[in-house]
Amino acid sequence: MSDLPVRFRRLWDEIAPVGRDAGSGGYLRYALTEPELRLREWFRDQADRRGMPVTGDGNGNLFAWWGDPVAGDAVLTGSHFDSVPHGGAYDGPLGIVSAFLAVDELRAAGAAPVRPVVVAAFVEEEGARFGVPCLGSRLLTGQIAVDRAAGLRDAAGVSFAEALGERPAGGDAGLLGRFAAFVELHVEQGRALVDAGAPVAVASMIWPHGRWRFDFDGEGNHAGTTRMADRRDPMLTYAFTVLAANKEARLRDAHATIGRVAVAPNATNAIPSSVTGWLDARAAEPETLRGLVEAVQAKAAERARRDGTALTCTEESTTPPVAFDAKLADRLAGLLDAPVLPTGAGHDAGVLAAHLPTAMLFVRNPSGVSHSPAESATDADCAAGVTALVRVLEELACR
Ligand code: HGY
Ligand code: MN
Ligand code: MN
Repeated sequence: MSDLPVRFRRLWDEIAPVGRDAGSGGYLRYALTEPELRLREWFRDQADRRGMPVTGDGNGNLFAWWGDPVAGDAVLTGSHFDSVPHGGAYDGPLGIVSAFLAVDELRAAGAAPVRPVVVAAFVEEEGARFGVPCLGSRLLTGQIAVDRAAGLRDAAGVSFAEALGERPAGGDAGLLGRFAAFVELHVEQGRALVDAGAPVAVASMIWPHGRWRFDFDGEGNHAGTTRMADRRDPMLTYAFTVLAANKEARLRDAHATIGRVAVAPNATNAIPSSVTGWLDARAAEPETLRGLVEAVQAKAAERARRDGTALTCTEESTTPPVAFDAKLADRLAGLLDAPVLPTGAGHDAGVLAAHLPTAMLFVRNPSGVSHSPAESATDADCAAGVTALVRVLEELACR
């Protein structure tokens, strides 16, 4: 029996403690903060051990090259290190650890790539620190203006440019042109592979999705002395909006979540002066998504009128539907004898798919849970993921 699960665990354990919160067991690996910077150092060290030179793109993304960085026709793999607040261990890092192990496997088998194999670590995929998901891949592909990205601020007021230590470089058509394909391996974020009884799948498409900030303003006042009829309480408008988002999503077979909220002044005995809630909305088709967000905005605005509060709604990011390269997906599904699945989760692969043939491999997650400490994958399935990636890289880079 192969010892790949054991070697997976050994490499995995090198990063397992980094950014892990002892209380929740989840990860706090925000882009360009200390834990993520340590993981980026680990990435450089792993590349170094394998004799793979590391290049950056001036946007915070890192690339480790097996082969000549200027040769072209390279096959890109990898994922991201950053997490959502108290996220799981696998979302992101699994794709990077698996990529380094796939390089080891190919080398041990004596495979000689005729095209470079490149392991990537993309920055700020979750948007947990600066608000816009897939910020690194959006910058690389020119899908976000450099000024806007540079000026995005975290909760402490630090801008992305300050965290990066320089103004992001923005789109790099030259670098993108050197990639012939991107294959991102990722933990599955649902239960489809558990139901299918398979360890690995190939992705077909990503639902369109986006983030909208709802700012509700009212009048801060005393909880004990302000008559109920005299209140302008933004918490009420916010609470109604949460319920409306849930209802409108259910009516459309779509997904709507308000999972983040900020309240000022956040006092038990004060009516809030303002509440901000962030809506994450996703649907199978762009029209459904648009209809959903419009309906939530209309209901929130109507409720704000009744509550005497003010509502401002700001789109923070949107991602159109992504259909992964069907020929590549079919080829990989045939090669791996793997099911093909759509997903509601966003990925850097979704951003790059507009620029080069792109595919994703999903590894079974027995809990079916993600963006939570309960996210999981067995060492045996992670090894199966590495083996699948080896076969894909052999197919795309070695023939
Ligand atoms: O939010 C998402 O879909 C992702 O997992 N980045
Ligand atoms: Mn995620
Ligand atoms: Mn991810």
